[in-house]
Amino acid sequence: MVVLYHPKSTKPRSRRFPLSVLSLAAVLEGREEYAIIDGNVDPHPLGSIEELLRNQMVELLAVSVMPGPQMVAAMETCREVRARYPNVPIVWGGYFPSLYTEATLNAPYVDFAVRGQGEETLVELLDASRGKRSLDSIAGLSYRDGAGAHRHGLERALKPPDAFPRLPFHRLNAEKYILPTFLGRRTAVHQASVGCPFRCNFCGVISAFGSREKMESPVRTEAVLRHLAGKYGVDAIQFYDNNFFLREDHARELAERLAPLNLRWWCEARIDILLDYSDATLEAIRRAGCSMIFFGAESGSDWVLEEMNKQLRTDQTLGLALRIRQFGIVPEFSFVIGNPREPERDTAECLQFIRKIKRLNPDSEIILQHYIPVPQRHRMYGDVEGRINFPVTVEEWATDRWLNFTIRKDPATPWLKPATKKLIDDFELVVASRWPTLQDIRLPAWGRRLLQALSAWRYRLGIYSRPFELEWAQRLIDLRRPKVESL
Ligand code: B12
Ligand code: SF4
Repeated sequence: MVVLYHPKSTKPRSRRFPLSVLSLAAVLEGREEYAIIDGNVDPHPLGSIEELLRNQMVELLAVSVMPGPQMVAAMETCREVRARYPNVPIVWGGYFPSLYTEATLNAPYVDFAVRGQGEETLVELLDASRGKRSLDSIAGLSYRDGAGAHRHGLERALKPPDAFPRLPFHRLNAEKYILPTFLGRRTAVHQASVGCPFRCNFCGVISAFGSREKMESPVRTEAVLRHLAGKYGVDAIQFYDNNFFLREDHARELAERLAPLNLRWWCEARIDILLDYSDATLEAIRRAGCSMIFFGAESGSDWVLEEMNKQLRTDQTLGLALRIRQFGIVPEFSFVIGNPREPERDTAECLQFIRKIKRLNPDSEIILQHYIPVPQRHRMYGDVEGRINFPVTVEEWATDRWLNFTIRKDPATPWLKPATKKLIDDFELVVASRWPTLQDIRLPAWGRRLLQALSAWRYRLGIYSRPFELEWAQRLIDLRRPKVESL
């Protein structure tokens, strides 16, 4: 038996289908005995894994690991499993081992690290463990050899979703995963493409999947969503694609196929790509149920965008903010602030730029993140970033200092002065209070009005510092929010 383990990564109300382990399950279904343990649902995943280890012949513990708190949960569980069941091989796959392969292999409780797309690598690893092939012949696999040296197989070529069987949703209790959001009462998730063909040099996706994107055929996307709607009553979808729209003809066909399903959906896309689409296509996308699109605007300065290799200009972001209004699609613009060379100038320009966006399209949602370099590609600013020594062990990645870095809460980068960080955080609070996000469905109407009233003068006058009253209001609202029962 193979145990597929998805460590806890989020709070119950944000829980979604764990697509990583479901994708692996899809290739095992009907061929191998397997069980899925999801820490987002199971309050005692270690106990459940141990029960399987005691009662079944477990050949492999396969763990999906995203950088951040999920990695900490993976570390804690695997350490215990290794101590109590030292003969059970453990493989980590997902973004953490893809980006931080050496740190992963330095952990004594991890035997194999899978980089990038995992379906075929997992099947081949099972073959190798049964003596049917050698480890060094497996693309996408890294491992420690008998002498403890790290070995890395070739890169695995990316395959499109249609190359693999559809996800076995029936192997999970779907009711735990289909939850209310601003999009609908019963929201599910789907990923209709893998990878991304761009090369923004702060982004982890290219390090994990290379600069390629493979799209699912619109026929299959329609079939999956029809199944989710028909069998599980799903009325809303969050698409997890890194880059949902690529070719206009594909987008048009997909929109036409999705429209009859009456779903409301959210996805991530590139500003320049959508800006090039015709009005008719944007209209079709809206008719198909698209309600909000997340865009990586990243910066309010062309010089920073150029350094990021974003292949985008700020006038395109402004153009899109204005144009998308007429189609009734809410744009969500994400910014990554804190250019290592000139963090103060970058921050000042970015805040001014966001104010411009809000003037053009007040409905725009704004997400601010502190810029962090991504290891393996962190040479973006040469010497400046060379001042960061990334952890070489899983344990160090699990410390508060590196967790705060990973989740971009407090990057503690040497170039970001505390005052600049504070300005970014205070501005974020003022903007989020002036225009509370549509996505917070538990924000009561009185709370929305309170935040708007308290923040209006600050935003108008551009006074962001010491927003104590907004912090107080946030705390008050949190205390009085309607509680969601434990799901
Ligand atoms: C959904 C999601 C989340 C959800 C997770 C919900 C859930 N189900 O648990 C939430 C909102 C919680 C989340 C949070 C975060 N996320 Co997130 N998230 C994603 C997102 C959008 C989709 C992931 C997904 O399900 N993909 C679909 C599956 C099929 O793909 P996959 O996970 O890559 O799995 C494949 C391979 O990786 C591999 N694989 C995966 N696991 C395993 C295991 C084994 C054993 C094997 C063999 C193979 C294997 O095989 C799979 C099939 O090919 C990705 C972006 C993306 N599109 O990938 C970002 C992404 C993974 N997240 C990211 C980040 C940074 C975070 C946060 C740190 C953000 C933050 N500021 O806090 C947090 C930390 C989470 C945590 N607690 O540790 C980054 C990671 C890269 C990086 N820069 O470090 C990404 C890539 C976003 C980005 N573009 O930067 N996230
Ligand atoms: S377009 Fe988005 S997903 Fe693609 S490389 Fe750039 S930041 Fe990453």
